[in-house]
Amino acid sequence: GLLLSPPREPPRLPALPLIGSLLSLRSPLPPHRLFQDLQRKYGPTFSLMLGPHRVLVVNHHRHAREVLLKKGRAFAGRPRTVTTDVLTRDGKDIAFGDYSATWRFHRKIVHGALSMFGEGSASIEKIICAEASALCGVLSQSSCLDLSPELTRAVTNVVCWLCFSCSYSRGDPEFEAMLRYSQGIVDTVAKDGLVDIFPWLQVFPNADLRRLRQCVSVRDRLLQDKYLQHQADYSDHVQRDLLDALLRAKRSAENHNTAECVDLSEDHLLMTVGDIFGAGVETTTTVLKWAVTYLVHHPQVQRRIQDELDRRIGGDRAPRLSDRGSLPYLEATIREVLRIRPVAPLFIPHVALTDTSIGDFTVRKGTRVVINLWSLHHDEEEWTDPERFDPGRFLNSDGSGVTVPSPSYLPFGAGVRVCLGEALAKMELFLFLSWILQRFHLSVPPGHPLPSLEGKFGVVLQPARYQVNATPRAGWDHASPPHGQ
Ligand code: HEM
Ligand code: PLO
Repeated sequence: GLLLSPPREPPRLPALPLIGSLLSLRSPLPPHRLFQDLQRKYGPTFSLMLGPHRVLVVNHHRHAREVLLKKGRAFAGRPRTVTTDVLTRDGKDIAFGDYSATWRFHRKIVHGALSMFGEGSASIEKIICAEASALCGVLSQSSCLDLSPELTRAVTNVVCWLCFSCSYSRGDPEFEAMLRYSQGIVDTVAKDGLVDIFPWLQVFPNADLRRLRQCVSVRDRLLQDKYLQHQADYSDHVQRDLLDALLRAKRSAENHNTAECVDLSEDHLLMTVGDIFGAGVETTTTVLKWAVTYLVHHPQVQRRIQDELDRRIGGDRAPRLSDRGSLPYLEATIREVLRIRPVAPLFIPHVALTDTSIGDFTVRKGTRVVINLWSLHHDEEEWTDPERFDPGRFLNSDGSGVTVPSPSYLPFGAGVRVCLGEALAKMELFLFLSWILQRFHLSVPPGHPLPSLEGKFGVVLQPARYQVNATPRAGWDHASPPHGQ
């Protein structure tokens, strides 16, 4: 209304000295589900203490948008935590690095380098299609398999081309090592900031920290190798990939002495590519796995996508980026997958850089803010029957195009910390899924149960592994189109 309410403290979970609100947080539920439930008692925005840290949990889109967009700069900080410090050499990366001139500079370079391959660019489309084609080749050779490593390799190769101008073939030992260390990192990182101290994940399990350190050292060796190779081959005249773009920025800053307030150390550069490589692999792969999971649960959705593919593209050629506008049902399905199983259900925590407010609530400098995307995407006021998988939510009234039916939809975040890979991820999701579904029908092998929709909570929300049958559709019993490309 018109009345201005005086600023006040947000509702607060009971807290004890040292352990904070731990006793109120004992639950078998993963944190995003527990926070969603706690709304019923405390309202959509509440605070709690994690040990010494004040944490504000935001479960409604109005406050989420205020944090991310309206007051984006005030909430652009990131907390330092034990595990992310191990991963990023004390926050020398973009995703876990605090707001600073150095951070802004690195984000800008990466943004520029990624849009160089951006939408409409022929090269990224070619890279993704080549990987999609190879992936479909593998699918056509084995009737029943765990798709996870195949999808991971396809996605890894795309981001590998972008970052390092290289790729992996099947069974490559470097790729196998990458799979292992990356899973190790996903299982252990970012747990201390929020979830390490949750009782069901135990207090600071040292075995986890050891595993994290070990995985990070394997990753760092890989990054260092690529760095040294690129440094040796570097030329001012050719920019092959993201690492070249970063090297060029470093050199030019050194030559022009513009680097007073910006740190372009080797550490920063390595951690920045490490972020893009890591985010590039784990996020898109996870969404593809969730898409396959929901498609085997909902054969009628699969059928409808395939009808659309048959009508709009047919069997004589492969899908292209320019087909995106004419495949609204596939687009809607991708949006629904990103809604129902958000990759990062709690984002990465933000930090208030100044004394500020959210709605009527006062927020002190240093407060950690957790945006619960799970709550936004499962808000019953915004989505009827939120756990029902229904791509139709994202279609306009005559089904000819896609919409966003609610402001409570932020799969990539928004504002100062918005995802850097959104455009790339959307291209990959569209091309990989359209290539696969044009050629194959996906189902669980006879006698196997449908895969779980539960998900394993970590820095990304991952589906369980399971076997899939990829049956060639009529006319697609060979890897290539029936009538040539
Ligand atoms: C950050 C989602 C793919 C790079 C984020 C955030 C979300 C997100 C929710 C956090 C926003 C926040 O903390 O406010 C997704 C989803 C993806 C995806 C759903 C796939 C469908 C990618 C890809 C890349 C990438 C492919 C790399 C090329 C990043 C980076 C950040 C980020 C670097 C940190 C930005 C910052 O802190 O300033 N993403 N992402 N993401 N994403 Fe993505
Ligand atoms: C994934 C495991 C890699 O080995 C390292 C890595 C780097 C960047 C992280 C990513 C991991 C997980 C997903 C993250 C991404 C930065 C942005 C992205 C957290 C840990 C999201 C979804 O926010």
